[in-house]
Amino acid sequence: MDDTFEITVNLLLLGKTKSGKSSLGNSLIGSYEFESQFSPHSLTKECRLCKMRIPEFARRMGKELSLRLQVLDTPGLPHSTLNREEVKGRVKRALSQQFAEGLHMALLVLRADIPLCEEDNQHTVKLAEDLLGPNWKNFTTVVLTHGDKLRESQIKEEEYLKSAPKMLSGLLENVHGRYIFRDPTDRTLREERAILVARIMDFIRQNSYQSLQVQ
Ligand SMILES: Nc1nc2c(ncn2[C@@H]2O[C@H](COP(=O)(O)OP(=O)(O)O)[C@@H](O)[C@H]2O)c(=O)[nH]1
Ligand SMILES: [Mg+2]
Repeated sequence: MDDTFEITVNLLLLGKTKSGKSSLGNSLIGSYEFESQFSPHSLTKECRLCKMRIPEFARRMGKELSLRLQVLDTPGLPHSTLNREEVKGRVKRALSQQFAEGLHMALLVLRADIPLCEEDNQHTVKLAEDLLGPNWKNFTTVVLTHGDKLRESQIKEEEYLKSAPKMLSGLLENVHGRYIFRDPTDRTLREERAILVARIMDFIRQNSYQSLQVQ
Protein backbone atom coordinates (compact mmCIF):
# COMPACT_ATOMS: atom_id res chain seq x y z
CA MET A 1 0.00 0.00 0.00
CA ASP A 2 1.27 3.42 -0.89
CA ASP A 3 1.78 5.36 2.31
CA THR A 4 2.59 8.77 0.85
CA PHE A 5 0.51 11.63 -0.46
CA GLU A 6 1.84 14.33 -2.72
CA ILE A 7 0.27 17.72 -3.17
CA THR A 8 1.32 20.25 -5.76
CA VAL A 9 1.30 23.96 -5.00
CA ASN A 10 1.69 26.50 -7.80
CA LEU A 11 3.04 29.93 -6.88
CA LEU A 12 3.45 33.02 -9.06
CA LEU A 13 5.91 35.83 -8.29
CA LEU A 14 4.74 39.30 -9.31
CA GLY A 15 6.29 42.66 -8.56
CA LYS A 16 8.26 45.62 -9.69
CA THR A 17 11.79 45.16 -11.07
CA LYS A 18 14.24 44.79 -8.15
CA SER A 19 11.50 44.23 -5.60
CA GLY A 20 13.15 40.90 -4.74
CA LYS A 21 11.08 38.36 -6.73
CA SER A 22 13.92 36.11 -7.92
CA SER A 23 15.63 36.19 -4.57
CA LEU A 24 12.34 35.22 -2.88
CA GLY A 25 11.96 32.43 -5.46
CA ASN A 26 15.37 31.08 -4.48
CA SER A 27 14.38 30.98 -0.84
CA LEU A 28 11.13 29.19 -1.69
CA ILE A 29 12.92 26.60 -3.78
CA GLY A 30 15.81 26.38 -1.33
CA SER A 31 18.58 26.85 -3.89
CA TYR A 32 19.98 29.53 -6.18
CA GLU A 33 17.94 28.68 -9.29
CA PHE A 34 16.71 32.13 -10.27
CA GLU A 35 19.14 34.82 -11.30
CA SER A 36 19.17 37.52 -8.63
CA GLN A 37 21.88 40.08 -8.12
CA PHE A 38 22.63 43.77 -8.07
CA SER A 39 22.37 45.11 -11.66
CA PRO A 40 21.34 48.30 -13.50
CA HIS A 41 19.09 46.17 -15.75
CA SER A 42 15.92 44.20 -15.27
CA LEU A 43 17.56 40.76 -15.13
CA THR A 44 14.52 38.58 -15.71
CA LYS A 45 13.14 38.79 -19.26
CA GLU A 46 11.46 35.41 -19.57
CA CYS A 47 9.16 33.70 -17.12
CA ARG A 48 10.92 30.79 -15.51
CA LEU A 49 9.51 27.83 -13.61
CA CYS A 50 11.42 26.01 -10.90
CA LYS A 51 10.21 22.94 -9.07
CA MET A 52 11.10 21.47 -5.76
CA ARG A 53 9.85 18.47 -3.82
CA ILE A 54 9.81 18.63 -0.05
CA PRO A 55 9.41 15.09 1.30
CA GLU A 56 7.78 14.48 4.69
CA PHE A 57 6.29 17.94 4.69
CA ALA A 58 3.44 16.93 6.97
CA ARG A 59 1.27 13.94 7.88
CA ARG A 60 -2.35 13.51 6.90
CA MET A 61 -4.62 10.62 7.86
CA GLY A 62 -1.63 8.61 8.98
CA LYS A 63 0.17 9.09 5.69
CA GLU A 64 3.26 11.04 4.91
CA LEU A 65 2.58 14.17 2.89
CA SER A 66 5.16 15.48 0.47
CA LEU A 67 4.92 18.86 -1.15
CA ARG A 68 5.74 19.62 -4.74
CA LEU A 69 6.37 23.33 -4.97
CA GLN A 70 6.32 25.01 -8.39
CA VAL A 71 7.41 28.64 -8.51
CA LEU A 72 7.01 30.84 -11.59
CA ASP A 73 9.31 33.88 -11.69
CA THR A 74 8.31 36.74 -13.98
CA PRO A 75 9.81 39.90 -15.47
CA GLY A 76 9.01 42.97 -13.37
CA LEU A 77 7.31 46.21 -14.28
CA PRO A 78 8.41 48.76 -15.29
CA HIS A 79 10.99 46.76 -17.25
CA SER A 80 14.21 48.10 -18.76
CA THR A 81 13.56 46.45 -22.17
CA LEU A 82 9.95 45.16 -22.24
CA ASN A 83 6.76 47.19 -22.27
CA ARG A 84 3.70 46.51 -20.14
CA GLU A 85 1.82 44.51 -22.79
CA GLU A 86 4.89 42.35 -23.50
CA VAL A 87 5.31 41.54 -19.82
CA LYS A 88 1.61 40.82 -19.43
CA GLY A 89 1.58 38.59 -22.53
CA ARG A 90 4.62 36.59 -21.36
CA VAL A 91 3.19 36.02 -17.88
CA LYS A 92 -0.22 35.06 -19.24
CA ARG A 93 1.29 32.55 -21.64
CA ALA A 94 3.52 31.02 -18.97
CA LEU A 95 0.60 30.74 -16.54
CA SER A 96 -1.54 28.82 -18.99
CA GLN A 97 1.35 26.58 -20.12
CA GLN A 98 2.90 25.83 -16.73
CA PHE A 99 -0.08 25.96 -14.37
CA ALA A 100 -2.74 24.11 -16.33
CA GLU A 101 -4.14 22.77 -13.04
CA GLY A 102 -4.45 26.32 -11.68
CA LEU A 103 -2.67 28.81 -9.48
CA HIS A 104 -2.74 28.43 -5.69
CA MET A 105 -1.24 31.78 -4.74
CA ALA A 106 0.26 34.84 -6.40
CA LEU A 107 2.94 36.48 -4.28
CA LEU A 108 2.86 40.22 -4.80
CA VAL A 109 6.38 41.29 -3.94
CA LEU A 110 6.84 44.82 -2.57
CA ARG A 111 9.82 46.43 -0.84
CA ALA A 112 9.07 47.25 2.78
CA ASP A 113 11.66 50.03 2.74
CA ILE A 114 10.07 51.94 -0.18
CA PRO A 115 6.60 53.44 0.30
CA LEU A 116 3.92 52.05 -1.98
CA CYS A 117 2.70 54.82 -4.25
CA GLU A 118 0.06 55.22 -6.94
CA GLU A 119 2.55 54.32 -9.67
CA ASP A 120 3.33 50.95 -8.03
CA ASN A 121 -0.35 50.40 -7.66
CA GLN A 122 -0.78 50.85 -11.38
CA HIS A 123 2.14 48.63 -12.28
CA THR A 124 2.01 45.76 -9.85
CA VAL A 125 -1.41 45.58 -8.28
CA LYS A 126 -3.15 46.30 -11.58
CA LEU A 127 -1.06 43.59 -13.26
CA ALA A 128 -2.26 41.03 -10.69
CA GLU A 129 -5.82 42.16 -11.26
CA ASP A 130 -5.47 42.03 -15.07
CA LEU A 131 -3.83 38.61 -15.06
CA LEU A 132 -5.89 36.84 -12.42
CA GLY A 133 -9.27 38.45 -13.02
CA PRO A 134 -11.92 39.55 -10.51
CA ASN A 135 -11.01 36.78 -8.05
CA TRP A 136 -7.41 38.03 -7.66
CA LYS A 137 -7.96 39.14 -4.05
CA ASN A 138 -8.59 35.57 -2.92
CA PHE A 139 -5.39 34.27 -4.49
CA THR A 140 -2.88 36.97 -3.62
CA THR A 141 -0.48 37.34 -0.70
CA VAL A 142 1.65 40.45 -0.24
CA VAL A 143 5.32 39.73 0.52
CA LEU A 144 7.17 42.70 1.98
CA THR A 145 10.87 42.18 1.25
CA HIS A 146 13.77 43.95 2.96
CA GLY A 147 12.18 43.25 6.33
CA ASP A 148 15.79 43.24 7.59
CA LYS A 149 15.82 47.05 7.17
CA LEU A 150 12.89 47.28 9.59
CA ARG A 151 14.76 45.20 12.11
CA GLU A 152 17.86 47.39 11.68
CA SER A 153 15.72 50.49 12.30
CA GLN A 154 14.09 48.74 15.27
CA ILE A 155 10.60 49.10 13.80
CA LYS A 156 8.18 46.33 14.68
CA GLU A 157 6.03 44.84 11.93
CA GLU A 158 2.81 45.92 13.69
CA GLU A 159 4.08 49.51 14.04
CA TYR A 160 5.04 49.55 10.37
CA LEU A 161 1.61 48.34 9.31
CA LYS A 162 -0.19 50.77 11.62
CA SER A 163 1.60 53.72 10.03
CA ALA A 164 1.47 52.30 6.48
CA PRO A 165 0.27 54.56 3.65
CA LYS A 166 -3.36 54.17 2.61
CA MET A 167 -2.29 52.48 -0.61
CA LEU A 168 -0.69 49.62 1.33
CA SER A 169 -3.35 49.29 4.03
CA GLY A 170 -6.03 49.27 1.31
CA LEU A 171 -4.17 46.57 -0.58
CA LEU A 172 -3.77 44.41 2.53
CA GLU A 173 -7.46 44.79 3.26
CA ASN A 174 -8.25 43.69 -0.30
CA VAL A 175 -6.18 40.53 0.04
CA HIS A 176 -7.87 39.62 3.35
CA GLY A 177 -4.84 40.58 5.45
CA ARG A 178 -2.51 38.03 3.84
CA TYR A 179 1.03 39.38 4.15
CA ILE A 180 4.50 38.10 4.98
CA PHE A 181 7.57 40.13 5.92
CA ARG A 182 10.75 38.72 4.47
CA ASP A 183 14.03 38.87 6.38
CA PRO A 184 16.63 36.74 4.63
CA THR A 185 19.64 37.90 6.63
CA ASP A 186 21.28 35.54 9.15
CA ARG A 187 19.30 32.62 7.74
CA THR A 188 20.19 29.79 5.40
CA LEU A 189 17.97 29.28 2.35
CA ARG A 190 16.55 26.14 3.98
CA GLU A 191 15.68 27.97 7.20
CA GLU A 192 13.99 30.77 5.30
CA ARG A 193 12.19 28.29 3.09
CA ALA A 194 10.71 26.56 6.13
CA ILE A 195 9.35 29.88 7.46
CA LEU A 196 7.96 31.09 4.11
CA VAL A 197 6.43 27.78 3.05
CA ALA A 198 4.70 27.34 6.43
CA ARG A 199 3.05 30.78 6.13
CA ILE A 200 2.04 30.29 2.50
CA MET A 201 0.64 26.83 3.18
CA ASP A 202 -1.49 28.31 6.01
CA PHE A 203 -3.04 30.71 3.52
CA ILE A 204 -3.57 27.96 0.95
CA ARG A 205 -5.20 25.74 3.58
CA GLN A 206 -7.52 28.63 4.52
CA ASN A 207 -8.50 28.68 0.85
CA SER A 208 -9.27 24.93 1.13
CA TYR A 209 -6.46 24.20 -1.36
CA GLN A 210 -8.52 25.77 -4.15
CA SER A 211 -6.69 26.93 -7.24
CA LEU A 212 -7.53 29.66 -9.69
CA GLN A 213 -7.88 28.80 -13.35
CA VAL A 214 -6.16 31.51 -15.34
CA GLN A 215 -7.39 31.96 -18.89
N1 LIG B 1 18.64 43.09 2.24
C1 LIG B 1 17.79 42.50 1.41
N2 LIG B 1 18.08 42.43 0.09
C2 LIG B 1 17.19 41.82 -0.72
C3 LIG B 1 15.96 41.30 -0.24
N3 LIG B 1 15.28 40.80 -1.31
C4 LIG B 1 16.05 41.01 -2.39
N4 LIG B 1 17.19 41.63 -2.07
C5 LIG B 1 18.27 42.06 -2.98
O1 LIG B 1 17.72 42.98 -3.92
C6 LIG B 1 18.32 42.84 -5.21
C7 LIG B 1 17.24 42.61 -6.29
O2 LIG B 1 16.59 41.38 -6.02
P1 LIG B 1 16.01 40.44 -7.19
O3 LIG B 1 15.51 39.22 -6.52
O4 LIG B 1 17.01 40.25 -8.29
O5 LIG B 1 14.80 41.35 -7.69
P2 LIG B 1 13.79 41.10 -8.92
O6 LIG B 1 14.20 42.05 -10.00
O7 LIG B 1 12.43 41.47 -8.38
O8 LIG B 1 13.88 39.66 -9.31
C8 LIG B 1 19.29 41.67 -5.09
O9 LIG B 1 20.59 42.19 -4.90
C9 LIG B 1 18.81 40.92 -3.83
O10 LIG B 1 19.84 40.23 -3.18
C10 LIG B 1 15.67 41.40 1.16
O11 LIG B 1 14.63 40.99 1.69
N5 LIG B 1 16.63 42.02 1.93
MG1 LIG C 1 14.24 38.81 -11.16
